[in-house]
Amino acid sequence: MGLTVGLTSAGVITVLAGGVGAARMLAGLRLVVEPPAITAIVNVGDDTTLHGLHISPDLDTCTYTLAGAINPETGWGLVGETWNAMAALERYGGLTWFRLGDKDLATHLYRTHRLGEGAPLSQITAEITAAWDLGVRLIPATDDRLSTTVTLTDGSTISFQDYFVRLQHGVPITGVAFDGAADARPAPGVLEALAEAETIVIAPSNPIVSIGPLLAVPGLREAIAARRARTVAVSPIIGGAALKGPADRMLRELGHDVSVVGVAKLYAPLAAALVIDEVDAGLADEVAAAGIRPVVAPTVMSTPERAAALGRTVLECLS
Ligand code: FO1
Repeated sequence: MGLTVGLTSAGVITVLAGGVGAARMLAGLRLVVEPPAITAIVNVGDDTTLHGLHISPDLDTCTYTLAGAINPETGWGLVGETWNAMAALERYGGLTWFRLGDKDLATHLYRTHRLGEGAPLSQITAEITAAWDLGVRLIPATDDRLSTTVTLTDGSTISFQDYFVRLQHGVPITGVAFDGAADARPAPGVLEALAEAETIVIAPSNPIVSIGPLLAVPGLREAIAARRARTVAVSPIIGGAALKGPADRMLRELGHDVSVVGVAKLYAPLAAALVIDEVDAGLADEVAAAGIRPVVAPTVMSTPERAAALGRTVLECLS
């Protein structure tokens, strides 16, 4: 298809990443720069333990997407998956609201076994991504415990996956917290990847629960702010709504503007430029007034070609 023709010689690129939007952004960037130049610092606030297994949804979504093995219908899990283990579990009345496919289970079994052997998550992630031959480096934001929790209007606090999957993010929230964040240390390579990057990209991920946990790790927010002139964010809000997931409702419920202007206010201390979709071109002046330079471009990554074009935009807009 000639998509990789014209790889740019951009320096090191470090991407702050959540799930689906970040995974597509990484796949787009990999089409326009040499894969070893790309490092993603990935959210682990969504991680959960089920059936005794450690599950890292955002790391796995990035891995499977870059491997070309993601389930295109769900945006998570593996393509061509079978569900025999879930069906067998159902017989016992086991927990099945969080669906783990038979092949996907191998990733969680391997990760959990290696954690039990004392290997840090960053080392295990390097092993898993090498096995999938990604080329791109994925680093969990921290090897330490960091769990996103969500507070509901009745005052109860639940885990992120309880909110996101069990309740289908269909209930209003009053707060989000990152348990363990205050004591979490950046995983090996994280601060170096931020310091050395020619460009830092804040992927179009949920600013509250995908990028928020990264910024909550002591030292990360400061490291990014110190590189503000070389940081560009991509708005996950397009035309006042999120393409996928609850980012729009979460922003509203937590008192932020549900628009590219709201995103601009959150990211202005961290990034010099904000890529906003063409449908939001009319808000460019308000974005600029929030203290971040607007860059208007198509941002919907519905095909690899569009993701690659967005990759070029983010790399070129700071040069
Ligand atoms: N999302 C769902 O909506 N339902 C599921 O049953 C589900 C299972 C699942 C299993 C492994 C995995 O890596 C991700 C999974 N997800 C599921 C997605 C995940 O909950 C969210 O996409 C992220 O945590 C948000 O970025």
